[in-house]
Amino acid sequence: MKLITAKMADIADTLRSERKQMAKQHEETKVGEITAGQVLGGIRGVPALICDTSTVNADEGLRIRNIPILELTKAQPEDIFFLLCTGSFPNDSERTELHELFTQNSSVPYYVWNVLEAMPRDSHPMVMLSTAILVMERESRFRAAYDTGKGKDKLWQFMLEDAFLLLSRITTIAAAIYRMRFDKGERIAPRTDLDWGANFAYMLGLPDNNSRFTELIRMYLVLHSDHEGGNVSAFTANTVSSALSDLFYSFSAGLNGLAGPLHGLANQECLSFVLELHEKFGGKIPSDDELAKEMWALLNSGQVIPGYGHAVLRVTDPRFTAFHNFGKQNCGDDAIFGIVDKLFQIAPKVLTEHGKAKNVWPNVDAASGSLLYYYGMKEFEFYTVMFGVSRAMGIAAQLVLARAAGVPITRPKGLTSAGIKKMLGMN
Ligand code: CMX
Repeated sequence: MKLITAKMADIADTLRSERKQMAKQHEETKVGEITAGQVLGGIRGVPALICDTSTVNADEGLRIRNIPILELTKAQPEDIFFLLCTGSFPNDSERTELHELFTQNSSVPYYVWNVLEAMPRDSHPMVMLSTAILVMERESRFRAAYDTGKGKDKLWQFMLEDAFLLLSRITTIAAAIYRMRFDKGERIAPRTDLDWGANFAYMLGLPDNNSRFTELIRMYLVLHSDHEGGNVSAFTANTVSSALSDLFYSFSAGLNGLAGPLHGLANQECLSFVLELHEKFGGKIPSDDELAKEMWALLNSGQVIPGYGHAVLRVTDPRFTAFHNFGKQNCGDDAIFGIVDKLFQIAPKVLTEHGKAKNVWPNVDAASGSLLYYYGMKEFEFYTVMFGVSRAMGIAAQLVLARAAGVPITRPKGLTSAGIKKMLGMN
């Protein structure tokens, strides 16, 4: 871990001293104003935390370290983790070190399997993933370092160690959950000669004759790796970590937020909706009118159209574009992908007419599931786990940087309903 630690040591020094300086000199300088709408509306858009790994602009979407995500679709996930942490791509020796760090702990200790095997058969795969991560907390090097009184300024290094421990094991765990939960046979042991994405694809055990599934998995890991710090999973993980809880506590908490239908579970719900349409229309792609009618039925019953809308974005999510392009190149003749493609043509019009959603365009969850389905991963309850594995990179990088910067404990102010009514002159 020598090379990445050396690179991050300089970054940590700068982050910490700049944060201290800003906090001291600009304690009272205003960086924004908060409206009642924001207080009542999920703290939406309030500039309240620092996130250097990535940005999400309403009219463009995700940039990782200021690079538009569509320029990174062919990158290796390991390189993306390095980019998230340091702001630059690894050189050859750093890449060799990274490969070692991503593989050296990929065998998972037996107690984790025992816990997973003891869980009820119908546990959601996200519950299994979150539990497996949490149970490994006992191995946290960060907690061990804290317990032995390591100085606060050094703690980020142990957070980084935990990050590699988590990342090298999470693919083995997730693949095993897939095989265990959906009766796919024995667990497949990790290989050290494969890159992180290829190893994950290999351990899932799905057929991959032309390596297109492996290519999809690598791109999947990259596209879902990070989405700024304010989304539910990242914000939760940051909040938990701000109490100096280690990465296992923090990431497990973040995963529990990702499991919600308005966040990461939307990909599962989206495919479920598409499969219902597929069945209802006898395997054919419904006409524009038929599809619009189905969407209205969903909206009129008070449900949302999964995979559409976003709390920040106001354009088509570039991550959707990447998946959509991949689908057009590789699954163009598939009926399920055909419905996803058709939804893209119709859903924005229906949502515009419906008039509620501030963003009528697809987000990342609208297409990803149909591609996994095409390559044989039919168990869509597993899709949010795929999202969680990818998001481990962004969240781990954010938490290492937050520790490096010495970010203090999170503590926004709660208002009472009576208090805000008074402020609004409603009493
Ligand atoms: N279908 C129907 N109604 C929708 C909608 C959709 N896809 N998206 C938003 N709306 C509705 C909201 O439910 C809200 O209705 P109410 O006023 O009755 O509460 C109204 O439009 C305004 O919401 P908004 O400001 O546009 O959206 P929010 O920032 O509140 O919520 C999100 C954002 C993603 C939760 C919402 O668009 C949604 O529920 N989308 C479907 C689920 C989904 O795809 N989630 C995945 C997001 C990506 C991710 O995090 O993984």
